[in-house]
Amino acid sequence: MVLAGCPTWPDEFATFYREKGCWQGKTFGQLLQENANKYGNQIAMTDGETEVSYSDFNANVDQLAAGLQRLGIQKEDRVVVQLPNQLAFFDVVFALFRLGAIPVYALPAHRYSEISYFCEFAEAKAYIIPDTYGGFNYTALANDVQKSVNSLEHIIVHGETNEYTSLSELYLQAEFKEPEIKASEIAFLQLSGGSTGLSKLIPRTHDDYIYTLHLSNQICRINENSVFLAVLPIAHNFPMSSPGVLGILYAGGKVVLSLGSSPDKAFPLIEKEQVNITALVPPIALIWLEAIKSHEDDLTSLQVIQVGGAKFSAEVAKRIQPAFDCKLQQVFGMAEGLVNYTRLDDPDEIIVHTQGKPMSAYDEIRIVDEEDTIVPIGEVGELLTRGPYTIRGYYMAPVHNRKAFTSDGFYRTGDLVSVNEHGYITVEGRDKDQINRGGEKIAAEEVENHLLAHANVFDAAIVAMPDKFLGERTCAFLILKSPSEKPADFRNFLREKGLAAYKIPDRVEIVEAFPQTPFGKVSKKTLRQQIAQKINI
Ligand code: OOB
Repeated sequence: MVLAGCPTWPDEFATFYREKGCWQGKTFGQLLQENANKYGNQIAMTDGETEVSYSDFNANVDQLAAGLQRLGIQKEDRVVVQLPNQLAFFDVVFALFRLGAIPVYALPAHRYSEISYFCEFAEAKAYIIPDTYGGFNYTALANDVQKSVNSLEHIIVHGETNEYTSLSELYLQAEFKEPEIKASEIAFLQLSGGSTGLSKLIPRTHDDYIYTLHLSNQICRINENSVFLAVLPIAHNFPMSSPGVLGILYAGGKVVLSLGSSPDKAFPLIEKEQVNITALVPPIALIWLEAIKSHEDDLTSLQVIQVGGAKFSAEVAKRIQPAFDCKLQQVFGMAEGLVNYTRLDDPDEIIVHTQGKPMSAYDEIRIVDEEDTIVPIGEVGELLTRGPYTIRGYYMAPVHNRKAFTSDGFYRTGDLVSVNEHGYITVEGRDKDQINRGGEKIAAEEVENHLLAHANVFDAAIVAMPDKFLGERTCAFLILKSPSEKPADFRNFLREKGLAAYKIPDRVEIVEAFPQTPFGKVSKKTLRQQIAQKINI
């Protein structure tokens, strides 16, 4: 039995993926136990100060599982986890895995609007936060969220707290009753970037996710000697599993956590911990390329820099290998499943100009036109995919699932791509109502709905505008009922509604009317052209 509301693979596919050895039948709880036996005193992770060995990590997880169980957290309970890149993140999620409880991975940037929705929609029993991080008081946020979400029984705080349960007090020297957990069950709920309204929740099984670690590690040549620096928020699928922190823990390597991506934080950690692989989004790669010209740290341990999450321009991609004297690997993936990598021994031409090819021989790819007809090789179309680690549907979203998946189970990525004769994919654009702001995804409709709640907004349309640094930023076009507010007022309005900062439009344009398509819909294409012309990029 899997968690109710989670579509999974039809039996014949599940049998096939098992026969082919994709799904190993192992859970995350078992994986950690095995690695504790195998790698014992080797260092599993560090934040640059505290080091935790594999056996201590395993023991901490058991203790925390005992405390969470005593609190009443049980199999299939959903727990929203909003921790930054801290060691406690792993104790929490692995303790939840051991109990068969389901972490829902929120990002540190999320605020009231997102968190209350995740807690409500997932009917979360607990919400786990840092006390403060990045100058933000998460306890105050939790306070507001708890008032509006009935299911929430526990707020658990990593750090100082008077009113809520302290995470550190949940580590108990006690046995806990380990429930039976099958590898085919849901391990956690990941967030989608979203294109229609609010983020959808993505159910991933132990089997399918551990398979992605296995493949990623082969492709990225991860082993016991690998040292991975996590600078992107580890709740995101890319630094979590491609191969990310979990790939490294799977292989017995060392994870180094950084609370930020800035060169003055990350570069000294690379030198100190002898980091050999890290994962960046394109804007951070740009910052690092600038910083490396004048830095003093020794970065010679770095062997691979991965860049993904948003289109990496070939012009910038070219500069990585010479500047850092290491390999560039492009990663084009999605929390729904499919991950593509350029291979480490691919020719430079491929590494710089493509976003790689699928990691599994069992990934199925279709490139289709608007009628779902397959286009000839090399032509641009929408990427559809199906495979052993691509979900068959979002959590509790039957209506949306009928649109987001074909009747034979292919996920409609909304990405416009071309594929060459060797299977390498180039991302050419997007056919989904989403803005990709340097790797952070914004569903236009979600922000539009918030703006429509403003008493003076008659209509709202959010589009991407080109940006040299982030690739894209957001522009909100508004038609007002009466011309009273200034653009900045609407940004404040959204902030007050508790929307994550990265979703607040970078620019607001007040207009009389929207351009229309021949069918009478708002022409976002024309709006995108208008704003691009106006800002002259
Ligand atoms: C990763 O996952 P998500 O779920 O935040 O976003 C997925 C979407 C893709 O559908 C595509 O639109 C875009 O992000 N994207 C890229 C890209 N990588 C992701 N667009 C162009 N070039 C790339 N290299 O972003 C994600 C998950 C796992 C690994 C890597 C990235």
